[in-house]
Amino acid sequence: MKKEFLDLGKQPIANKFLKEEEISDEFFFDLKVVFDEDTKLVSMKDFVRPELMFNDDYKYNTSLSTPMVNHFKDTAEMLKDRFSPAKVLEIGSNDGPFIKNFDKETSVCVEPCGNFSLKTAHMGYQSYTSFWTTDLSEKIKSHHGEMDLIYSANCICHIQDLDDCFSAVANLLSDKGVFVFEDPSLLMMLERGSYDQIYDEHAHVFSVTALDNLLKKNGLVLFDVDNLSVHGGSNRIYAKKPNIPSDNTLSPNVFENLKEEKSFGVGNFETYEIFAKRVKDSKDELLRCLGNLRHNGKKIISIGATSKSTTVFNYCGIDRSLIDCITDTTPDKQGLLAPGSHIPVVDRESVNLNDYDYAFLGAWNFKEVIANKESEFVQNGGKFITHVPKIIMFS
Ligand code: JHZ
Repeated sequence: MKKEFLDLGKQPIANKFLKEEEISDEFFFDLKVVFDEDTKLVSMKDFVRPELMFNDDYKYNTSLSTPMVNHFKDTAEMLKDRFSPAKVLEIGSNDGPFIKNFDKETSVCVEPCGNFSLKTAHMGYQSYTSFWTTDLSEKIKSHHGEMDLIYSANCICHIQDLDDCFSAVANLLSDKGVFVFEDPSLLMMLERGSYDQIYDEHAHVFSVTALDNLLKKNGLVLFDVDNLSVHGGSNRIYAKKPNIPSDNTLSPNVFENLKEEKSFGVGNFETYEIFAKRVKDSKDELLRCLGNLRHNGKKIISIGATSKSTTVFNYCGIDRSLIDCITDTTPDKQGLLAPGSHIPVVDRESVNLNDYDYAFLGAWNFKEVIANKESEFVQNGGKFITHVPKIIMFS
């Protein structure tokens, strides 16, 4: 019942920044996207082997993003106030910006990237360098007992086998425990045309509709949803065990989200065909825009070497002939080449933005933050380019 609607071409590992000498061995895969008529889940057609993406060389370092660090602090405080969990587990803890707000003695981290699980271990948290599986949930249960809060941000959508993922959560959750996770929203992606939410790591892009179906199937019930602005529009999902009397009654937010998704057509294949046409048009227009600027002798830089920009550059065939370099604040990405496009990634401090006429926003989700930081570029006549929700140049 899975129907293909989008082909984003040959793509590399989105966070595998590389050296010049690694180019000849670079791994590429076919990025095709399918809609499951039964569960309404949107997923990649063929998944990439997890070890190729999530390993000790993983470059996305959450703590280097101040807006995300603040987001996780606020989220932790809210969850403490609302649920008062005695024991907490985080799946995909990265370098710890969420878990650091909880007691070391009563919190456990799970993270497959050894470079990051080592960091939370050094911070004093019990850290498992592992993918999230039923076997691991059994192991954690026998060592630490059941958990009152299982939290995960931008990680559940990375997990290819969702049945195993959710049943592993149900296995470890205490009777009155809550499972809270946030990931990019499918509705937001469809509304904004942000096809770059799809890359190797994002095995799925979640609608509330699909999650409602999948959680139920695996012994959990959805009881609340928060719509968030982070990462270009995300949903925070709250789930619990069924038939357990608790204070967590069904929120009207669940019905509202399901209703909104239904009226947008999230459950209909035609919606995805329309989206695919919009993606193709976006590519044509972006290439036309950058090509014209280059033809007129303009210099273009990109800001934010994001996973999202890996999809855009490789799908559109954008390389050094159009964009000179990408600035990124992550030291581990600097001095390397962007996956597939091989555009050099440089430290923001090493370039004078005023040497460029246009700056493409690879990190369009931080548009306001970047525009504020780079006000001098605009004062000197520089313009930003974004492709979300459509190709526009602005200052
Ligand atoms: P950002 C990540 O995707 C990866 P990415 C991951 N797989 C995931 O699921 C999603 O998040 C949700 C830089 N930057 O957060 C820092 C600047 O250079 O949009 C980052 O490298 N200047 C876990 O990679 C990148 O941009 C700035 O002023 O698409 C932002 O990456 C700012 C604010 C950021 O996620």
